[in-house]
Amino acid sequence: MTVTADVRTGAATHCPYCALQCGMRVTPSDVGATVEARQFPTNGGGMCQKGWTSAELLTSPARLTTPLVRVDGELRPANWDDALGVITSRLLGIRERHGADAVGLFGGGGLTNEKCYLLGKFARVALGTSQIDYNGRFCMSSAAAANIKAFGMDRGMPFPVTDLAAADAILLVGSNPAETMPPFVQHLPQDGLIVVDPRRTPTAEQAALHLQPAPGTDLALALGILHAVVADGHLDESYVDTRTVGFDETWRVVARWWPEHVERVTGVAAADQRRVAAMLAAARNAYLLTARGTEQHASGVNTVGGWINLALALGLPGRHGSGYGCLTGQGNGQGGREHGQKADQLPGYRKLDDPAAREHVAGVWGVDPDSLPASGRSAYELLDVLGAEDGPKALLVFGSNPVVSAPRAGHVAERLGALDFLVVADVVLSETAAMADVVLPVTQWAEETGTMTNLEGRILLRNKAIDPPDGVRSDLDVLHGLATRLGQPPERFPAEPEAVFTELRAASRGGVADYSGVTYQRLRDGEALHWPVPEEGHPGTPRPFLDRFHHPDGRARFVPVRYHGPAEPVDAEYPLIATTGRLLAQYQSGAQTRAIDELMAVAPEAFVEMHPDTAERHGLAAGETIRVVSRRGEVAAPVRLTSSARQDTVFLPFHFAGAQRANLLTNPALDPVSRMPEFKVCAVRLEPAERNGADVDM
Ligand SMILES: Nc1nc2c(c(=O)[nH]1)N[C@H]1C(S)=C(S)[C@@H](COP(=O)(O)OP(=O)(O)OC[C@H]3O[C@@H](n4cnc5c(=O)[nH]c(N)nc54)[C@H](O)[C@@H]3O)O[C@H]1N2
Ligand SMILES: Nc1nc2c(c(=O)[nH]1)N[C@H]1C(S)=C(S)[C@@H](COP(=O)(O)OP(=O)(O)OC[C@H]3O[C@@H](n4cnc5c(=O)[nH]c(N)nc54)[C@H](O)[C@@H]3O)O[C@H]1N2
Ligand code: SF4
Ligand SMILES: [Mo]
Repeated sequence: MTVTADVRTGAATHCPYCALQCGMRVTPSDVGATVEARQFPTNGGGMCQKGWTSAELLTSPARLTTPLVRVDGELRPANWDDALGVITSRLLGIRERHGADAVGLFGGGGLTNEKCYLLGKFARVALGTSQIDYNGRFCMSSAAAANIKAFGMDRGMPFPVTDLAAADAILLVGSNPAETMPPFVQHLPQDGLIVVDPRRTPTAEQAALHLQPAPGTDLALALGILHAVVADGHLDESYVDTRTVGFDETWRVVARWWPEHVERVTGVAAADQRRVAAMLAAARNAYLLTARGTEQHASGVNTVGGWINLALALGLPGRHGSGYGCLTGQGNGQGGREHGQKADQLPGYRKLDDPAAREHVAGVWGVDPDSLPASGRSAYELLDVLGAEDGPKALLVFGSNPVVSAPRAGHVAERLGALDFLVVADVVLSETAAMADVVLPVTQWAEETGTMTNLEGRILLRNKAIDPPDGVRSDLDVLHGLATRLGQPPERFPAEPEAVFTELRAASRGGVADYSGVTYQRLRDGEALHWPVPEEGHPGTPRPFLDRFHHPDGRARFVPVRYHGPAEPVDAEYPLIATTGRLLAQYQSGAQTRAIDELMAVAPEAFVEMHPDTAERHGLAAGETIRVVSRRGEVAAPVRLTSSARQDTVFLPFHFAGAQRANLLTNPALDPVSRMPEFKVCAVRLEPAERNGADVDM
């Protein structure tokens, strides 16, 4: 059954889920496979419950093991040849009738680098469409854009996680690693942890200081703390003079945001803002880290920019033992946004509208640079026009479940329903797959080899540990099969991961995210390779900003940012803020983790978390099922009371399906630069379950 050399001890691989990519060992067993935690710097030998239970899905009855094709309205088992044949003829027909852009693709940040790369190439070369984007647009695109503005480059954490051990103080903003990356918490300081989160999360419980701003007001808070840094004499002037540009212009905006003013906007006491400034300034080593709570706003890029300005004023980025970092979320969140599944991108973090980049990549692909399409639409904008006059008529989805995870999910499901043709490749029948015309069953992490790039920008090798069940194929194999049927030479779309990686290396050579010096052999030898790795002898770049930032003059940019507040403020009709996020025992849309009994026992369904006084004002009791109503839809879920909640805010996890989808509520207002939606704030009202809402567009 096994193919690897170290049968007795199992194969060294990494967890299928989040960006921490905990090291694990997978061994074939009577029940399929067992997993053990393995020593790796990010996890220090630990794993969370999702990691421990991850092998269950390999043999779960929920697992897809045969292609399905819709016949007379019903998904029926089919063989691979027929399924791929149906896809090919439908895509060719749609392309002939409506043009190449009538076929769209939607990828995922959980896919290996090889898959992301081949998917982008498949779109541009085999289909000739510009219409490709992916779920990472919902995930870290705002921090990516802010990082590029400030530092000239997007390496989420430009230092190894273990560097955090040197910190006396860490400011953690909009991040709840105690639930979203439990083993990461070991890297945080015992004292000196400051958490900014509207909820008193398990992470906030561990903090020396917890600031609890109203959702969507972070940017004002960042301005207030920066004001305190300057006014109280904590500005690192020599750093600002020698390593940055743009402080004076930024200060002109910040000068108006004295802490008392910020207190009125955010609800965070002025004294606490000053305390944070003083704690960070007093620390010998300090870090500022952000995650989705900071980013998932229509002003996410500016909000992250506000926090980066604070880090620069304190002289943190690009110093050994200090820094700014953004915690990427998905398993390959970092690599997934580097190799071309993004609407505006070519491999190596190259831009599709850069003539030199087109020339280089087209050369590697053996095609004419002029044949490469232009940039396409961003994720939500793509989903929003499916089936419309000028939108795609067919969509191929690899590694995402937008029926549950996209904003304004009721509308997105409607758009998916308006397509002429939907194809989903998945390991389970996700809510999106259930709507498809063809479903392709693919291999899972332990059944295939491939590389991932973790939250530190370190490239990892996942080794195949067990054979897949009969009937499933890898995503690479699927793309190979489809490309060949679409008339491409077979060798242009290899199905072997290492062959794809060799091509990716060449395509990324000379790009910002240069992987050309990485080989499977180096990874097998256990080398810690953080990109850029421009040559085979190159040791990698764990800390790219120590000497200089990635702008031509080597300096970081202060970027003046203005506070506007949430896109949808509360009003008399919708008087409460709804915010959304994660639970330890569920992952993302829940497609994988809702199939695991042990996890369902812990987190079986959605809930609406609120302060007891909020519940009392509405005449609601704990456990009672209520309706949360927004301008876009409504959710039915039981009330959960938490006395640490803000009275103006309710929280819903987004992992659940059907009428419990938090995204039926969310506002698809997009950041103007990153095109990331405002998942973290929308205006809602609460109603008892029996009443009917009238003004919703489900
Ligand atoms: N268990 C579990 N772990 C996961 C995942 C999962 O689904 N489940 N997903 C993975 C992925 S893809 C990601 S992106 C990461 C996400 O990891 P995190 O960013 O840690 O997760 P979230 O729960 O989305 O958001 C973090 C916090 O932001 C807070 N928040 C809401 N609004 C605001 C605001 O306006 N300002 C601030 N400062 N905070 C706010 C929420 O209360 C929440 O506690 O987790 C990864 N790990
Ligand atoms: N309200 C709200 N909504 C959110 C968020 C939020 O905080 N609040 N967070 C957003 C964020 S940060 C993210 S990252 C998205 C994530 O949301 P989704 O994009 O829906 O992510 P997953 O649930 O991980 O979907 C991955 C799908 O791919 C399948 N899959 C797993 N591995 C593979 C593989 O190798 N190949 C193929 N073909 N399929 C595979 C899984 O079974 C699953 O169905 O959700 C976003 N939506
Ligand atoms: S923290 Fe993330 S990578 Fe580690 S076991 Fe949990 S889900 Fe897997
Ligand atoms: Mo994410």
